[in-house]
This record gives sequence, C-alpha cells and structure tokens, in this order.
Amino acid sequence: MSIVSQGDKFLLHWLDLSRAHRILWLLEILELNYDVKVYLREETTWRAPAELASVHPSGKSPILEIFHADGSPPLKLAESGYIIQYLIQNYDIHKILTPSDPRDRERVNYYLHYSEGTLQNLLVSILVNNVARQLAPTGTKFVAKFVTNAINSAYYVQEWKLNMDNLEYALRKEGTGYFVGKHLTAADIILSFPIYENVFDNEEEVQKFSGRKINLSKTYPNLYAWSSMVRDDPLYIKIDEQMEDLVREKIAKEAARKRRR
Ligand SMILES: N[C@@H](CCC(=O)N[C@@H](CS)C(=O)NCC(=O)O)C(=O)O
Repeated sequence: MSIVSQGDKFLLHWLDLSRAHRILWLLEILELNYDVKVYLREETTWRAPAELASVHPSGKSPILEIFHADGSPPLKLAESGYIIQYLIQNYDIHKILTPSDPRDRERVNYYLHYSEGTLQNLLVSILVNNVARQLAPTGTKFVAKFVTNAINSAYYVQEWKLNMDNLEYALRKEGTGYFVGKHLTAADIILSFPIYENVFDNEEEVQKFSGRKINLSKTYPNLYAWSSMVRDDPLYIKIDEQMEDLVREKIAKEAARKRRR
C-alpha cells in the first residue's frame, strides 16, 4: 500500500481536444507536480494515435500515471470520473474542492457518473455520425448524410437537448453559479468538457448537428454563465495557453520527422 503525499509526481497522457483537459485543470487546482505527454489525433478519423495503446490497453486519454514519493509501485489510472475521484480523495488536503456537507459530496458523485455515463455518450454518438459522413466514399455521401441526420434528430439530438434542459434547470435551482453548493467542485470539473468545451466553445458544430439555429446563451443562460466561469478561471486560462504551446511544438516536431523520412 502506497502512502500518498504532496511530493508524488504525475504524468498525464493528454490527447488534444479531449476529456484529458479537465484532469489538467484539476492537477493545477490541487497544485500537484505534473508533466504532460501530448498526443495528436489522427486527421481523418479523429482517433487517438496508436502509441496511446502502449500506455494503456484502452488506447484512450486521459491516462494518469502516479509516481509515489515513498518509492512504492506507480499507479496508472484510466476513466476521467475515477481519476477525478481518486485525486480529490487523496490529494485535496486543503478541501478546496470537497464540500463539507455529506449530501453535497454525494451529489458531486452523481455528476461524476452522470457525465460519462449519460451526457458524454450522446456527444460521442453525434461525433461518430459526423465522422461517418466524412468517411463515406464519394457517391454515397448523400446517403450517409441522410441516415446520420435521421438518427441524430430521432434520438441523439433529442436526448442531448433533454439533458441540456435538465442541466440548465439544475444550475438555476442551485442558484450559486456552480452545480453543487457555493464553490467549484468535481462536478464542475467533469462537466467542463461536455458543456463548455463541446458546446459553448464549439458553437459552430452545435449549430450543424442540432439542425436549427440555437441561440445558446439565450436558451441556456445559466449554462452560458457557468461556461464563462470555466473559461475565465485563471488556472483554466493557464492550461489553455500551456497546451496551445505544447501542441504547436508537437505539430512542428511531427512535421520535421515526416520531412526526414
Ligand atoms: N470514459 C472514458 C473515455 C475516454 C475516451 O473516450 N477518450 C477519448 C478522448 S475524449 C479518446 O481517447 N478517444 C480516442 C479514440 O477513441 O481513439 C473517460 O472518461 O476517460
């Protein structure tokens, strides 16, 4: 059994435009000592590069490695909800993100499951339909478009809207600007990807898949204000800037490697 300590080191396997960004935000908030390894998505399929599969059999991001200061065997964690829960349980020593009310802690746990169990699946399904349209061979694209639009509008987009309405209502009812209680919690951190990154910071794509013009800020004013809170958080700004630089570096390195081949 390892003894966790603030001296532990972390390596985050971070895929661009992925769920891993929120783990980075959490590592910053908890002031942990981390490094990031950057992976770029494949251009046409938008899948992770094969090298991620050598880190973890899922081949997905985020993966978080933890190297313990006491020399005990390192850990390799997968699944955003679990990673967030583990980090907060073991490293939130000042209780910055841990509500004092046990009922609030349970509500946070609900969102950790809800985000990956329900909300994110809808967005992934919409993304896969989008990729299907792009990958359809010439001459069949109109069929692919017709079928994927029909599936989206009969199921995924309806479900997504239902979830957006429910989340808007949850924030309005809470009345604090956060999903649970009066402060930032893991609920806000896990939802930053499916709500802020996938929707409010991705408006053009939302307009395309939703099939009609949605005025996001008017339809979902509480979610809009919450998304602005995420975007303007100084540590969120810091990780955005840091990753922009690292992604640029990685693109340049890969281009140089291709030229050498
Ligand atoms: N349920 C997992 C999902 C992980 C996942 O699907 N990650 C995506 C990035 S957002 C990925 O690595 N996709 C690349 C691929 O599927 O090839 C989690 O919450 O961490």
